[in-house]
Amino acid sequence: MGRRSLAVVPWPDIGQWCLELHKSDGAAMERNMLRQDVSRTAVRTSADHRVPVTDRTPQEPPLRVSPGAEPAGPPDDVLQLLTPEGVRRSHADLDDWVADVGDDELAALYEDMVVVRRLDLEATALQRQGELGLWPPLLGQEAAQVGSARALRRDDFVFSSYRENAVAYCRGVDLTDLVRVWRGTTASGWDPFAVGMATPTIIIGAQTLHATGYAMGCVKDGADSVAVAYFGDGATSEGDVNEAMVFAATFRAPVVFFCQNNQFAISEPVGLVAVRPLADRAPGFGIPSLRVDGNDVLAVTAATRIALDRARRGEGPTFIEAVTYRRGPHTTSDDPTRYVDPAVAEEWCAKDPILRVERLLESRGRLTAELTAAVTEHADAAAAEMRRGCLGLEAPPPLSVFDHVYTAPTSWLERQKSQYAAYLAMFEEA
Ligand SMILES: Cc1ncc(C[n+]2csc(CCOP(=O)(O)OP(=O)(O)O)c2C)c(N)n1
Repeated sequence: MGRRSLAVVPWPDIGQWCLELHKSDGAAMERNMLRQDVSRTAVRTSADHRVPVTDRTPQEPPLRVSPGAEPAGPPDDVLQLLTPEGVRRSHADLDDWVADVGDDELAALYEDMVVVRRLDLEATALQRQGELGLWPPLLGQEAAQVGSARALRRDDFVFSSYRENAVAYCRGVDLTDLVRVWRGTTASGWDPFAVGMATPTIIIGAQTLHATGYAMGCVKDGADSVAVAYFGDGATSEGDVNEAMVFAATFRAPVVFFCQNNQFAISEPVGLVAVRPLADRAPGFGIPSLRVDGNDVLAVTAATRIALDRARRGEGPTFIEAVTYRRGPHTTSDDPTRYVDPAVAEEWCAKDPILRVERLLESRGRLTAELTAAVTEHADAAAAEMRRGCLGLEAPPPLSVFDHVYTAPTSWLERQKSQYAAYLAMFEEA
């Protein structure tokens, strides 16, 4: 794949600047990126396209507050290669980045997405059957997760939140390990170093700091590995995420900020916290951003490759906003019917990430009976393996919950432990 430099160019419609690819003028881009004078100029700076902040303010769109505020079609600023109808669109700046994704590779991405959807549904069923305490479904976000995760190298490192189970699958996390924590049999799911992915962070946004720190370490090690932080739209309002972006920008850390804008932070619609696209925020930190159709596995792959390539070449962080939709509840404890507009949900069903790849494969004569049978068989086998593994997990001794709170026990903890032991003993006596 040819290497291309990047520059900031105007973002149509909203007068902002989005990151695009340019075959030349990498040095100018670098100057623009590094010498931003935010006191005088717009957040997305380009030597040719400077707009005083005061000029832009009156054009700000009104606060978007309706749930799932994204319109039915892709907004003009959302990069797309594959339409919901399964039509492959050409994009001069993206096509090269997925030139190696032929029909076989597309079928492999399709298989991944079908398998992770099946795993996700199986885990949801396990929770409903009382076998898991909780599960955070990813239904609808398969393309965002598979497309980005499959773009990574083995030596890259992922820092995620709780919903990135498709990313974990792509990293090679054992299927039983996916559900271990949610069954409550362990405090931590897997060995991060075996798969290049830290165990999920429940503290919203905190993993972005871990990713940035790790990326700074990669530079010190002289490695060209990249750290990828996955987080949601709600997380962008957390201080941690903003602090991570400050550090990443100033230290030019090789980190990709991958934001899955699934339209909701639990029940709060993204419009409540974002008066502009989330991707607009990053340039204010000196980080170029891409806004991509998160239900388009090809566009997500291209965007992630662009970001990874920048990071490996020492150009620092990139922010990707993958515009998608959470089709299920926030977790199995949530009831989205209380806040989701069914009409909007219906619109997003039509933009299903798997269906559009199916349609493309079909139009190319590749959606054969053999392929669908093999994919279904794989998905069912994976689900059965995860279920078997889940049911085979043994509950640890109750008092082991105190084991790893601190490296060495404290008197305070010992006291709690003995109180809990006395409490448990009451049941034995009874
Ligand atoms: C620091 C912190 N504050 C609040 C919470 C409670 N909480 C759990 S999930 C969530 C919403 C996160 O939404 P988003 O970042 O959009 O990710 P999504 O769940 O949609 O994937 C919140 C506020 C938390 N876990 N951590």
